[in-house]
Amino acid sequence: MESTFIMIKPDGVQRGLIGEIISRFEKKGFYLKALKLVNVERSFAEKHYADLSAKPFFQGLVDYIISGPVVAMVWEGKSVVATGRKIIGATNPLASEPGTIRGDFAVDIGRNVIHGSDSIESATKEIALWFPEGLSDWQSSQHTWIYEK
Ligand code: IDP
Ligand code: MG
Repeated sequence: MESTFIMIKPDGVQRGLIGEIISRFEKKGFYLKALKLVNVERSFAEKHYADLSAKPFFQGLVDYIISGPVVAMVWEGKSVVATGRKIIGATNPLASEPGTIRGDFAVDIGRNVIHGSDSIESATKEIALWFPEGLSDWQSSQHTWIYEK
């Protein structure tokens, strides 16, 4: 089992997409292990996106992420990192396939609704950054109906 960090960005929260997004991960068969609504500090957003600090859009990206509350989550499941990225869709929503979250709900790259960890290594780092308090270790009673073993 893997875990990934998923964040609904301020535009997703403002546009009332929280339920829809959670529903897609939930119905797929992934398990919600942590969830909180947070107003992110500038320095925290800069830390989360530190790898992109040299990019010309970095300042705009940080301004976007701190422009309102975000929903931070950890989802667990088999191959959830790569599959989560597929559920989310390509970074530029105009290139995201219909049926993906960005393909269905976004237009501009700077308003693309959702973040998902891009590798197991990033997921580990992001989960530690966002949830130093730890995760819930509950088990779904549906587990054997979703996983063969
Ligand atoms: P990802 O979110 O699909 O992993 P990254 O390349 O990690 O994409 O970029 C992080 C975020 O930065 C994107 O989701 C998007 O919000 C923003 N971003 C990326 N490229 C651009 C750009 O060219 N212009 C404006 N914003 C961008
Ligand atoms: Mg990324």
